[in-house]
Amino acid sequence: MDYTPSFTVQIDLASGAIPVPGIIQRRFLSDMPGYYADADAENALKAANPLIYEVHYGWDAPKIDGQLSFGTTIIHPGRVGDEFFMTKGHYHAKAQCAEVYYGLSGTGVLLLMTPQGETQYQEMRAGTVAYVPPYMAHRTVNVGSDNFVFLSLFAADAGYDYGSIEQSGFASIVVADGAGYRVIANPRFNGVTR
Ligand code: S6P
Ligand code: ZN
Repeated sequence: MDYTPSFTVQIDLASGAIPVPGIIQRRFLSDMPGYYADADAENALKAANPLIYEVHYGWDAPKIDGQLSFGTTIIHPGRVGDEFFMTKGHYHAKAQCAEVYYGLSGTGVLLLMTPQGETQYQEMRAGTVAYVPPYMAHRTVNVGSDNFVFLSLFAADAGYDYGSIEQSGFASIVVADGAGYRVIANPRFNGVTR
């Protein structure tokens, strides 16, 4: 039996950084064409191409049954038009795999959607544990003026289905409302998603 050695990593709670030679994924606006509802606002930001979010994985987990992956997601503050910076969002390729999110700093909204396009949302801040149920697409949104940082913990072989959300969009979007936010129907949502 090849046992995985135990280990710890130290997460900087404010920045979300994991100071190990881990895997970091960065998503710029150019990595998310057509994801935001306001195409003119997206065009206006094209040249600046802001960094929207980063994922810092805690380790390179073997993608096999039984192993767990974890990492921090850092969503920078900002908007495309009225719509707050957000992750791409995905179903798990093994759609039955649930996931846990744990808020570390800042304020965010977790959007959840069934394949029939029914959405729910949960507000997250430092200390919030949010459960992402099986079969639900999930996307996170930074609704504050600082970085929104959370830890995610999930089956290492859950996988990612980005294509469904890329095509359909999310049925709900999160937009600015004065100093706060509101969750509204997405005018670009195009039906059943998976
Ligand atoms: C993985 C988990 C998170 C996201 C991350 C970025 O199952 O849900 O680690 O990968 O928050 O979001 P996305 O939609 O770009 O993968
Ligand atoms: Zn996930």
